[in-house]
Amino acid sequence: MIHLFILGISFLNLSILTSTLPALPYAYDALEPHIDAKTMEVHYTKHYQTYLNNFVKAIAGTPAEAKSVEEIMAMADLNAPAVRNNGGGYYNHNLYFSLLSPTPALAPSGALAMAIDAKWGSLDTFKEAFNKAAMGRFGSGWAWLVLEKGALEIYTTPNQDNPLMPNAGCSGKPLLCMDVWEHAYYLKYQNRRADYVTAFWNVMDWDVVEGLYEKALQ
Ligand code: MN3
Repeated sequence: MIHLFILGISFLNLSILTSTLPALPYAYDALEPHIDAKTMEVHYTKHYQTYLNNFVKAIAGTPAEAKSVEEIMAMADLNAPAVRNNGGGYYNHNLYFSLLSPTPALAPSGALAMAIDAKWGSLDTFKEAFNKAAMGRFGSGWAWLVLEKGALEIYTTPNQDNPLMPNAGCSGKPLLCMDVWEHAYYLKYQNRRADYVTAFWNVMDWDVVEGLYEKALQ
């Protein structure tokens, strides 16, 4: 007990975040041909890493340092652009890379499958609606599936905003996200966002989404 207590105290003085990214549980080329190795490498080692580095810098010495990433996203005064953009960049890419898999479950099962069927009629109709939203996001941003007040909803956000943030134009607990910044697809698909949006579903693991859905329902 005393040992845990001392550990707890010492952690209070440390930032929760370090500049070490969560390890990617697959190789950069593991998602070929749907997402190419060079895109994965640059996306993970440059974009994602830079968001994390700048996020750690932006919250250093502020009360946010002692909060979880989710808590920081929900801070009512999340107005400092460095925190909002880099914190969002870190949170959003955490989810994005955790959803991708070379051996994905290609359809949801259980309660999530039933909820999607109840709302959209079928998984294919859901994907059509999600893809339409992703295609409709002008410029850089994200498409989301969230659980909002018990209901599944599709939203999009600009820049690195996400539904946890105040003034994001939407709300809810994120279950699934699609990065539609050009850096997520340009090397392979150039301007053809539609081809990337279609290919994404071949490497998106519904088991991860299902897990987040079950957690969000609790
Ligand atoms: Mn990105």
